[in-house]
Amino acid sequence: MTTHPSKPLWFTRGLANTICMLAAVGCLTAQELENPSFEEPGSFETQPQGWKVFGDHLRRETTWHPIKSGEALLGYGHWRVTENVPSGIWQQVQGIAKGDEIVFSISVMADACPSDKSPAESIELILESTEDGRQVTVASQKFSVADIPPGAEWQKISVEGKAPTDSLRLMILVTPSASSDRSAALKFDDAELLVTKGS
Ligand SMILES: [Ca+2]
Repeated sequence: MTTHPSKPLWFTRGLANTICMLAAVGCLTAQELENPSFEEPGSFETQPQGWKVFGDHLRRETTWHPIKSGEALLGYGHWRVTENVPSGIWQQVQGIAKGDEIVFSISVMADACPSDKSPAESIELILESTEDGRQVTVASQKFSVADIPPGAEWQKISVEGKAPTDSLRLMILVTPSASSDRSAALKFDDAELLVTKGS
């Protein structure tokens, strides 16, 4: 371990004080999401409890492999999609306060796409809040599926933002290829929410 004998004591104390001050203002916590690993089925097997799903072929799957953890994942059957319409899934999060710093992430795996077929277009992670009764986008991060290395490696993708009100909705939006030669599934598992409490 490298030591820094020339470093003045005030520096060390100052750093410690800064950390304490940060701790007093904001505390990073892993917020509990409902069913983050998609293990629990909802009203039917392919619908994960705690999440709202819209669009086609975004489902809780227990027979797809590899699964990152547990015995279920969220699968996007891109090859089954017949219309150029996005699919999505969202969860309303409890316990968020205005000013909280949010990091929402999830692991994704893209199947290899045959050269004569088209992979899905994009995955977008979105933070939404309710303002004056309307859903507004707080932050979003879009990932091109073509940029995700295909194969058996899980990639963690994330979006960051600050909650403008006490409400927070996390959303994953998947857009299929515009052409009809769609192929290659997407897998999602282990959603995660980190919250740094504001003042
Ligand atoms: Ca899982």
